[in-house]
Amino acid sequence: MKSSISRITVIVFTLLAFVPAFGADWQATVGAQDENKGRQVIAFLPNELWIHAGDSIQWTVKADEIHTITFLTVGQIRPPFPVGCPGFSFGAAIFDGSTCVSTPPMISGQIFTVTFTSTGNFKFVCLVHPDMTGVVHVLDTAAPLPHDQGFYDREAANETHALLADLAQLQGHHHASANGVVVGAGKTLANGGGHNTISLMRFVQPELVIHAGATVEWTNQDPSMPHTITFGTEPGNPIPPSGNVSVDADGALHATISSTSDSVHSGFIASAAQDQIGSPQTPLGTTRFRITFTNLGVYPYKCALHDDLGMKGTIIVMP
Ligand SMILES: [Cu+2]
Repeated sequence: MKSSISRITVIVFTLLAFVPAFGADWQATVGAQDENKGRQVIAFLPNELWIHAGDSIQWTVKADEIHTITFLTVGQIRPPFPVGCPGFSFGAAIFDGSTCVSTPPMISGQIFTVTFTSTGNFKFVCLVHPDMTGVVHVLDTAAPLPHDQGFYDREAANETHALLADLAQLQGHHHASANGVVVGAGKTLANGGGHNTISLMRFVQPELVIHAGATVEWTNQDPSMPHTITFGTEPGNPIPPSGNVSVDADGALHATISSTSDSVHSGFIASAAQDQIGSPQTPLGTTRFRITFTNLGVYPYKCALHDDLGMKGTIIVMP
């Protein structure tokens, strides 16, 4: 009798040893947008959290611009977002710093949970957006934590409100010149956790009336968000320009449209990436695109990357 009780005791203690300690569950959000989706907050909200080893963070995506939640390993070469780590985790993952974890591109309503099993300070990024970063500080379970969930909820709400207000102001300040269209505008900001970006996903003068023979110039004023100017058929690969696009002496791209059935695609119009000490200087960005319209008509166009967010425009050519 005595021996069977002690055997049961051994079994119970053995089982307890293999059941992981239940950590706390934290909540955070990814991205934010206004009601018509034109103003996009490209940020983790909050982007800095202090938790205990064994805790989990559940992220909820709050925007229709795509984002990933990605923990690369220290020094890992940043992969393209369609590639992932390579590969993707779906729904939940465990991260201890030794193996990369990434979601596929996600949109509004999707969630992803990461459980952190080791102490350390871990950077996380969105593979789609270069200036969208954060950090999770994973402390020993005995260490005090500086903030509770209520603090992070308030921080996320306050930052979302402030960044959307900043975007509204940015939108108000951009006045297109005659025959000029601003192709999105934005700002990169920093805080203690990393970088945030705000991006206006709109052609600032979406309907422009010109005379036949005039040239329209589109300019991207966002620090890192690429856009396209696409008339007619959208190409399979949005990165290069269509074959009927040439390069002006000042580096701007240029095409001619003579019929409403013409297809012209700018390719990515984007600011250059930032230079970094120790790395080769980055090439100039292609920030300007021009089209000369030779004939009368109504010419609808869109950004092939962000038309689902409502990024569309029209050129009306009058005599
Ligand atoms: Cu766009």
